[in-house]
Amino acid sequence: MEVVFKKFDADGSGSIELNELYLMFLQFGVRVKKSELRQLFNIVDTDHSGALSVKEFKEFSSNPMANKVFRKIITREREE
Ligand SMILES: [Ca+2]
Repeated sequence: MEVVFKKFDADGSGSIELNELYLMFLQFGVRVKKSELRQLFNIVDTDHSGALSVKEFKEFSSNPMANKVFRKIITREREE
């Protein structure tokens, strides 16, 4: 998971910003709506720092709310 994190921390800042998360979806071939991206980002950014730390990124997968929004994004993409 930390390898994945480093891959998407494009500027090497030690955290993932909103635009880096957007690029992450693009690399997986998912064009996410900005509103949904922001919604997901705000859920995962639990301390509201405006960036995702390694810890927050790891908790992403075990956060039911984040998973729900994530699935919604992925599912719609598949239906189109
Ligand atoms: Ca944060």
